[in-house]
Amino acid sequence: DGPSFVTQCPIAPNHTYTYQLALGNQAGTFWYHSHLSTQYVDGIRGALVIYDPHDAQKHLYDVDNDDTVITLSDWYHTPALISTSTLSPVPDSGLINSAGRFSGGPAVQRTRINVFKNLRYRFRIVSLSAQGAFTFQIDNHTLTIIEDDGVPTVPYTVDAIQILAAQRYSVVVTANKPIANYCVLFFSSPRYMLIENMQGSALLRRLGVVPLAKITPTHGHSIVNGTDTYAPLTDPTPPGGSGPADVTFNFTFNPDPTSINASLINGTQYQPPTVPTLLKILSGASTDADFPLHDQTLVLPFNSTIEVNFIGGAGHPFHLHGHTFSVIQSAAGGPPNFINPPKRDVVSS
Ligand SMILES: [Cu+2]
Repeated sequence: DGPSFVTQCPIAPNHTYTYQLALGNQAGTFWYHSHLSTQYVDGIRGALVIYDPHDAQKHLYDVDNDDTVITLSDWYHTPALISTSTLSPVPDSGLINSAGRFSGGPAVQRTRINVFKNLRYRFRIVSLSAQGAFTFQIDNHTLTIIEDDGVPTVPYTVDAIQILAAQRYSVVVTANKPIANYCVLFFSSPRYMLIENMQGSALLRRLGVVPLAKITPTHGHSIVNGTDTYAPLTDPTPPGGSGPADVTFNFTFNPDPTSINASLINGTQYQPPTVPTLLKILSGASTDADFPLHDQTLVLPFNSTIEVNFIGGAGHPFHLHGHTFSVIQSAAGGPPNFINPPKRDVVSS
């Protein structure tokens, strides 16, 4: 875990750094990426899966290997940092496992995922995207969620998944439909739609580009972040139960009126510190006042329950490194769930 200027300085050009991670009992679907500026958008990103030989859900699937990891990413044809001269530039194309097409572009080989009839596949879907939310679906197949962001869940079956930047899902898909090609696709808008093939064990090739108009997004139950409640498999109760948290933060998000490329949290724009935050702490910093305002550093008491409220929303994913949280209430309505809310590390704010 190394956000640049927080845990350490970034890796200098022509140098290397070896991360050593103590995994403990951790398992599940994660990803790695550069955390400096827009670097990851240009390719320094990939899936990172920790397999568990004693997975409590092993009986739910037959296949779980390199071929069942599905990465979704957006892709700019000019370096992303240059693209950011406009606000939220629309990506040029989208990729599934690093392959994709764009209108007017070459007919590159789409990613193919071969499945054999009647086997159950654990697909690990990882959004490596820079922007926005995608809807992911496999034509004519349901998706049974068994993991979100490294947290095993009680199985929950949907037709499509809304997946935000940095989110991960494991879904079980049973190849129980007639032998054929099925489209695996994700999309965020009609302008930005892509199609991939999922092939049956007997190859019935679908030649050429499938016209976009022929692809109908699933109208069945599509999971929506925050409003769907599927329970964690173990320890479903949120920290602190229904009691008050030890510390509560209210975060508001606003665009910076002085810059089209900046946003503010509680009225302040984050700026990377010149001395890494962790180094400052190791050197004795221990309260909020030890950090400049634009560091956005909040010192928390150890072993305490923290409540974070997003006021007004940012329409943007919010994530924590190294911690999961319970999503007890959504702005979309409904009472708080203090019994078995979803637990994950990325949520829509
Ligand atoms: Cu991060």
